[in-house]
Amino acid sequence: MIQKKIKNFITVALTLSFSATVCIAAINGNVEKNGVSGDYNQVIDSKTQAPIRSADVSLPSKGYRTKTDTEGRFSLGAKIDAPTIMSVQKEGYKPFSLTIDSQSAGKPLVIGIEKTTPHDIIIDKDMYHIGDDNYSESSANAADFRIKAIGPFYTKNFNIKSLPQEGDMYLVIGSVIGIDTKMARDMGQSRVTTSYATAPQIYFNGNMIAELNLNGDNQQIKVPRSIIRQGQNQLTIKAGKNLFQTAYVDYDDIEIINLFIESKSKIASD
Ligand SMILES: [Ca+2]
Repeated sequence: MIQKKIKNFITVALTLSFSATVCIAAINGNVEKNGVSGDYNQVIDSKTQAPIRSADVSLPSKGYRTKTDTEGRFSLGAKIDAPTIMSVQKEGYKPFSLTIDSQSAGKPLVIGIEKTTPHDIIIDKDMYHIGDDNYSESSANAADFRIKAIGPFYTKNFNIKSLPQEGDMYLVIGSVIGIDTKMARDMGQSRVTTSYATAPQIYFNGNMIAELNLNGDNQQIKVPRSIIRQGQNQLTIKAGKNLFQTAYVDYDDIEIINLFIESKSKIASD
């Protein structure tokens, strides 16, 4: 049997430019087209390549949810017409998400997910819509806003039982869509031409650690060790504001999923 494989990595991250404070790392998931075994999507272990059964695959904004079969295969039973966040969750693995569009959803997706390590701190695996539910149809990914807004900010208290002895700590944001900053507009991520918004701001224990200027997957933000506590910590994400609406405050509506903390030594060993 001739097995011909065309393999290419999703270049979502590569098409984004780096903002001053946010480093966008290469994405774990890769797209693989298998011309022999047929066209199907699959979830595998990124290290062993073994298929992962009973993983939860969902498109939260479309209310679509399925599980992988014994061969790790799944299908997306929803029409993808605009960038949409896909989530993959499996006990013992890091929560994974990927922004897919009609083009990437049209090809078989092979998603490699990684086992969690003792130092991974998962803050939240759910999807949130931050903003006020008032947005332009031409906003970056406005078509996907099906989840009701939680308000202009997200905040969560979480516990860190033991801090790693050394290494840099990074807050990882699995996926974010809907950011309508000038940079996002200039990069072609937003079709809003008449206005733009300030960037959403990320606060860790009350300190602003980053502004998110671009949409994308797997954005990593360094968290200074000096502001991380053993015990209770707090993460807050504030929506940006439309700079061209003066009659009232119009928050820039975004959707965000998968918030966790990794240590640099772990990233380097991958
Ligand atoms: Ca708004």
